[in-house]
Amino acid sequence: MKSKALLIFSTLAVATIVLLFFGCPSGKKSVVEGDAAQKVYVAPGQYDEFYAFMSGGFSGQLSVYGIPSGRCLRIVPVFAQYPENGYGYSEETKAMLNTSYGFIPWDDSHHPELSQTNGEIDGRWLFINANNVPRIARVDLSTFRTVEIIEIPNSAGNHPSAFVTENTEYVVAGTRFSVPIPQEDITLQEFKNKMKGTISFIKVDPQTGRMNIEFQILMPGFNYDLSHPGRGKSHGWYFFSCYNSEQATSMLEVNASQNDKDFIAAINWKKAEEYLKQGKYKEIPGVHYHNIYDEKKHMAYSEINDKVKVLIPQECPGLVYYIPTPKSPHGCDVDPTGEYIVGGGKLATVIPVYSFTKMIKAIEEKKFDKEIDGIPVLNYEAVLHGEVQNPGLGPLHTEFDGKGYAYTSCFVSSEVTKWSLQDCKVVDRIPVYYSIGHLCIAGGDSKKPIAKYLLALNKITKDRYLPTGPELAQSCQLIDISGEKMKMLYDFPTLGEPHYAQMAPASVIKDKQAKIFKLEENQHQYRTISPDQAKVVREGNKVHIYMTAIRSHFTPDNIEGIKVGDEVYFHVTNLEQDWDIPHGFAVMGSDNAEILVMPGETLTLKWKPTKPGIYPFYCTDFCSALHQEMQGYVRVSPANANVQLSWNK
Ligand code: RUQ
Ligand code: CUA
Repeated sequence: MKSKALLIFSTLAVATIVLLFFGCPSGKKSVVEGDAAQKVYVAPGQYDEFYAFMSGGFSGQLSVYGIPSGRCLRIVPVFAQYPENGYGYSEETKAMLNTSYGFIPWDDSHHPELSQTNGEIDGRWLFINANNVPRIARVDLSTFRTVEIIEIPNSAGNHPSAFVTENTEYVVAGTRFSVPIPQEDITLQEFKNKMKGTISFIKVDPQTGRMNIEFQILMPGFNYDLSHPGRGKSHGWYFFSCYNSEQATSMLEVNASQNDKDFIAAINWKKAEEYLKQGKYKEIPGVHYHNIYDEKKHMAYSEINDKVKVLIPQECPGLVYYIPTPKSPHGCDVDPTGEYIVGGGKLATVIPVYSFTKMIKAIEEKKFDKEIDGIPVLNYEAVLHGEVQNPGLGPLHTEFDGKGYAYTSCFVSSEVTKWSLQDCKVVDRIPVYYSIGHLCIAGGDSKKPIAKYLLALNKITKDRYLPTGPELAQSCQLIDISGEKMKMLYDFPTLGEPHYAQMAPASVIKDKQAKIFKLEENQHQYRTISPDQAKVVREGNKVHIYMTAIRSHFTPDNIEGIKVGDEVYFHVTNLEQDWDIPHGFAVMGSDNAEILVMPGETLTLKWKPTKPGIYPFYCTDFCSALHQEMQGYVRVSPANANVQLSWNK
């Protein structure tokens, strides 16, 4: 116990020294070469070569950048309300944030993952996980909008998510914080014996992208941390790292670091499909919300499901194996050929690299050391391809260039290490500023990496940018990996905390963009497709305003007969059919965000006026020379007033 603690403290001490060394302003040197500026410069009016999608971390959003310029192109709201366009505030989008715990306006999103076909990025969808209230979202890359969110039941802390198999057959989820399954009120003493984890396979419809929880696997109660699919020869398998095989429930920083090795769980999902067909599953309770945005009705709705199918490893031989992995592994990555599985043992001194071929052989020859809850533990040496010696301190994540090299982020020593998959020899390393988490190469977790740029996603920036009070920016560094040696090109700050990112060539996404929503296809219940159909309808204390917006006028723009205590719904249809002409809508005193309505779309702002008076409303997006004239007035009378409803056209 003491020596373990000592080891951790000494690791921390080294970390501090390294940070101090790299972190002090006087040690800050320019590591770029003369042609770096040219390599990142994208002239005005020119497009970037790549899209980069970065998770917002604790902002719950997704941000989109152009690479190599580092220009931020868009924030896509996913798991959090976003006042800039009314996501999660408008009547149409509120349902996206429904969960079995109620309406949740925030989450923590770590891993964006682009859909793949034949192991290559296909530019159709992006999946991203929510950690805190376990969920997976799907973003449509023709609209850059969140169109679906599914909740994952029987899980807590959905961290090893949302990675996909090579034809996007499945997107996966897993339990980071093991909990009792089903949940129950027990003492934390009893809890130790009742910790369980689940790994979930969520089927994705190949045409529509719709998600559905196909099955869960009930796992020992460890902390499942990251995952990647097999590909090529290992297609049909999925690998999940886990730590805390000690099942500690307190002081994990010491108590979960006792064992020399934790595990990577290897799951044969093709086998799971066979067991499902044979009916070898149990149905267990698992209430979960499934929120879907209907693009024709311009409306999100929630479905509630209450059961899931679960497979139990004891009853399904050959479904799961554990590969011993030093020491509290974090990352779990698979190379483009599918042969090598790389563990990121954050407290380990080496990077273990496993061979898929050896794993299959070890399974055939039953080279098992023991069993945990019916799961055979494979012999470490029998599965090992090699260990990368002296990779750097705190190795976390690995991506690949498709030319036989792997790049591993080292958090503690703040560097990226390049090493050869063939012989596990380090061939290059580059310092990053500071404390790198994930890294990203375009297609770096697919069959077809593009070995041009590497993004280093750094947690701490200290002295890198102009200071902004106690809270400083997170940072991305752009590294050229086209040559033998890595070259630092550029730094740019990012929004939220980017954990993982995905990069794709612009060519697979840019030509698929929806420019407008067709007005004639608008099936919103409260649409108004021409100004002469605008109207105001009272139903008890609810008032529905059917309103149109077109440069530079709202119809109606004068409304009387609203009373204190009414619930007023402004259903605004944007009649424009031109690209890039949104109209915004806001009304004074509304306890809501604005709505930003795209061409051909209808959005609804709910308003409960509390005081009599004349209330202006206006367009918030500078849409035309007469944008400032795009405004109107609502008269609000006392609750008992006798003012007739009237409006102009
Ligand atoms: S994490 S910095 Cu993917 Cu949440 Cu490793
Ligand atoms: Cu419409 Cu400004």
